[in-house]
Amino acid sequence: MQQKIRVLVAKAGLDGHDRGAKVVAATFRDAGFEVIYTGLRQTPEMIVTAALQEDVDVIALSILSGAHMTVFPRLLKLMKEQGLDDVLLTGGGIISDEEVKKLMDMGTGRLFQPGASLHEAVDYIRNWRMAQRH
Ligand code: B12
Repeated sequence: MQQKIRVLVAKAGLDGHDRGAKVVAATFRDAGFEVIYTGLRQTPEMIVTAALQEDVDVIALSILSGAHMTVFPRLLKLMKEQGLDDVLLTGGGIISDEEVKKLMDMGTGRLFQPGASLHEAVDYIRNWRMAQRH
């Protein structure tokens, strides 16, 4: 049997907007992913440690606080330091088109903005995983 895709849904810093993260977690679970939710107020260090301990394929950060230009680069740096080169960092939230582009250029995966189709996010993760295998 094919192994389930393991996803860590994460919230960072003082961002208390957890509605989106919960919707994302539920959608991913319904799609058959193994989902671990960090809960609120995690540091990037805590998120990367959880990703290591839980041996996830994907870190999915939901961020609506405006701190995305700090948190995503920090996660990328820590992931690199911890050797999580084969882990996808994706996410979404209140992020402008320009910033989405900048962050993706830095090395994040696709980032999803308000109104984004979560089925598209599910397909994106499945396709990424398939491509990983080849
Ligand atoms: C509801 C809400 C709140 C609620 C939060 C309730 C909760 N438990 O979540 C309450 C009232 C508590 C709140 C408080 C605050 N809020 Co507020 N809030 C909103 C609001 C109106 C809707 C957010 C929401 O729940 N949307 C519904 C969910 C389902 O959508 P979503 O999270 O965006 O997720 C979608 C996509 O973004 C994407 N997505 C998101 N994450 C991820 C992750 C992955 C992996 C993927 C694939 C996709 C994805 O997919 C989802 C589905 O399409 C937004 C404005 C808006 N229209 O977005 C402001 C907004 C986010 N809030 C804002 C602010 C400023 C605040 C406060 C600071 C206000 C204050 N001065 O007190 C506080 C902060 C509290 C805190 N500790 O964080 C600002 C943020 C500004 C910024 N980032 O630049 C916004 C944008 C309002 C505005 N226009 O100014 N808020």
